[in-house]
Amino acid sequence: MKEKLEQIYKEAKEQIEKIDMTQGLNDLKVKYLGKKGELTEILKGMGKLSPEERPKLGSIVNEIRDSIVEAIETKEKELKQKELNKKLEKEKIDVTLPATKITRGSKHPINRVIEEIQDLFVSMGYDVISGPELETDEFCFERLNLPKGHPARDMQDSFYITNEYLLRTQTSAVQARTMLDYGGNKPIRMICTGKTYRREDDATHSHQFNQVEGLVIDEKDKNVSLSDLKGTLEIFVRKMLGEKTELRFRPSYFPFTEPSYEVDVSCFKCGGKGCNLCKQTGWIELLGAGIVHPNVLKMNGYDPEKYGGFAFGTGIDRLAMFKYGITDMRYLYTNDVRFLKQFDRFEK
Ligand code: FA5
Repeated sequence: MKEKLEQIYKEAKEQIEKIDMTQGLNDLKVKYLGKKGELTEILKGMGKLSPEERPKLGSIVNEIRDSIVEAIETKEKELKQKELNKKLEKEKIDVTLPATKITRGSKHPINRVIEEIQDLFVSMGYDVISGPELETDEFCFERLNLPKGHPARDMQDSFYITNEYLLRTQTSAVQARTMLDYGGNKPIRMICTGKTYRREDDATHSHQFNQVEGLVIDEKDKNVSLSDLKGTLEIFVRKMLGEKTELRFRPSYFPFTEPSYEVDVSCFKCGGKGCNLCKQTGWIELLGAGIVHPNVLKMNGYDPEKYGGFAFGTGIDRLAMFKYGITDMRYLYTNDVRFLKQFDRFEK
């Protein structure tokens, strides 16, 4: 039996030596050490031996088993190292290759303009306020001096959800909300930026667009006048579009301001000569503004005898068109990466 065991050990060692792949080594493990392996078979037959012979043979079998395990483990390490060396040889890294480009998103032009407007007005002491996009008829129209059936409601083609709720057509709705929140006895200096909705669609009109509303209210003796409004709008437009931008103040009509104005900016596409974008006029309308109507003050808790001020509302998308020379507003909403990527260069 002892000779047989020595023979097994010799054979195992020779075979382990010759192996040059880990898979082959696994087969040898099964052959010698597995449940049906040669050593296990011998151990099973030990029952037939005398009680004196059993421990002797047991210890020889264990010794041989340990030696085979050790030989296999040594070989395993050797093979693994060899395989790793081979792999490293094949997979050489060329450090001179250009790195994989990591593509980076860029801020949407509308968000850029919104942030710029907010920074500018905050620097002039304004608060930034927000209001709901799903608005009530009361705040969008009635509290702005536009009762039901008023003909000026036709100026804005609205998306009504129910008889009372609609998608707000103008951020002016936040004027009324702010006046009520401030309780009728505090000065207000606020802007509100946000989405607005109308049933319109062409190169300079979208069904969903963004506006910024501005509202300044103070006591009458603080004299928040038309010239303050004009000066504020000139600073606003020139800071956003450049100091040389041409502005035109035109008398207009809004039910919530009296007097009312619209401000046009010279057409960036034709430089004021007249083209299809500006409908041959050389000007494009940018905003509406005026002195807050006494009825609006009264309806929203401010005494028009004691308080007064001005308001304005601008299209942010229109401003982005001027700022970046975009000839069709719809480019702003198609999410075409080729279009959006061009704004990377404006990254601060
Ligand atoms: C208003 O919305 C008034 N609430 C502005 C206002 C506020 C006047 C406070 C007085 C006091 P208007 O409908 O003209 O006004 O719109 C204001 C600006 O929003 C326009 O000058 C234009 O720049 C932009 N605008 C209007 N409709 C659209 C549209 N469909 N798509 C993109 N921009 C638009």
